[in-house]
Amino acid sequence: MLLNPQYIADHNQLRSDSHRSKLSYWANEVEKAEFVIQKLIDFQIAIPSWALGTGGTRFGRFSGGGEPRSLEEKIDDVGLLHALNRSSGAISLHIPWDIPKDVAAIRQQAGSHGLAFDAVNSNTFQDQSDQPLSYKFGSLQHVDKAVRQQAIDHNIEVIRHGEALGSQALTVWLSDGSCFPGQLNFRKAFERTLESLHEIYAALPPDSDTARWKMFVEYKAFEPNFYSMTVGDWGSSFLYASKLGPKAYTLVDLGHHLPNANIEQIVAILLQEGKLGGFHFNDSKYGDDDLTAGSIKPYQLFLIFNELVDGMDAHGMNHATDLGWMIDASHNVKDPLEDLLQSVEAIQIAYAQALLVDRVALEEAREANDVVQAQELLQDVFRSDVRPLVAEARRRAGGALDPLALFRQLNVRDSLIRERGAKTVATGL
Ligand code: RM4
Ligand code: MN
Ligand code: MN
Repeated sequence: MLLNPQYIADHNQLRSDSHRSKLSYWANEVEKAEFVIQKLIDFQIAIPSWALGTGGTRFGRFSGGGEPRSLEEKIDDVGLLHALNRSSGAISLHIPWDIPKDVAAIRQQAGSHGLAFDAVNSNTFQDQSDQPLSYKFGSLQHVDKAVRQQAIDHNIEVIRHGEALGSQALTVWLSDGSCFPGQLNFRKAFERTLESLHEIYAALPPDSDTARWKMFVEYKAFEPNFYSMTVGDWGSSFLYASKLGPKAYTLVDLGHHLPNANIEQIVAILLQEGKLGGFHFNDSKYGDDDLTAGSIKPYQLFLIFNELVDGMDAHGMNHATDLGWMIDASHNVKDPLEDLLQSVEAIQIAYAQALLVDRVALEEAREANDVVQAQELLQDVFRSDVRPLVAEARRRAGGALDPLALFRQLNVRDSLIRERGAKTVATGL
């Protein structure tokens, strides 16, 4: 479904006065506001191809209707999000859920929506029907070399799909591990995994004028293996990435930590070591809940962005391009597109707030051990309403002042159901 730009223009026109009055709060700080707006315009967050349908749990899946039936329809959905918010300018594909049949046509279609292809993701956590060997006992860690080879070959195939699409990163998330004490020789599992990752790393395309490929090693503390995960924490991921070489980085998925882990500190250290590669944004109350970013712990999201901005600036990094910004979510009860709009907005809010932190004053407070002042500086920004800045960035980039409201007003989901049917099921989570 293509969005008629006139709808956006009308929507913005109608809201213009109320938007201007909210924005006027920032009139005394025009310089800061302009800086933030520009940064927001440049900042794009990739949408995962596997989160465009209604997710489920192992108990059930309740389809919301109008789910994309093909990669083409998934790209259309992300195109729609991007048309509304001008901040979802990329899609991250999961192979084999989303193998392009006609690469040129897919690239052309994505390009027509202004979409790029972010990291491609391999899948060795499920068995495919045409796959000779099973991953029941792991993939890259497997005791049998033939299984490892099958998983290595799959990852290399994913890189090749990514190359064809113009992607520049491979994300490897392994469900490998063990469910019971004694099941796995931890040392050997680590070594086998490292050896397998080396083979995949060696298949990364060489740097060129247009591409500098990276490999992201994603970690997760638990699930589906409940006793040990072979890439279970940022320490193991960092170790793999360090041993692999300069193109390998750690990917932080917010939901993959043990409860109360200090993610902002993890991020700070990884950035300092030049080994933070990318993000999977989501939120959680209990585990890998894959809820809307910022829906449970918005302060944590802000604190993470505070470290990101601080660390990236310290290293002269480009906020928009030097890390992979991706959402990884699953929607059990919401309209996935509405949820993704909410996630993008929450990420933008946290980013905008982090940009507003007075870093000079914060450092002074720290040097003076003025704990109260340091906390005040952060909380003051966190409690300020930057939503008008986010809306203004969207407006200037050609998006809607209130994407969610417009999505609802246009009855987008109803149109999708009419177009695709009420009982469609997207591949993915
Ligand atoms: C995992 C992990 C990966 C994603 C899969 C679908 O929990 O977060 O990033 O590839 O889900
Ligand atoms: Mn993830
Ligand atoms: Mn996950």
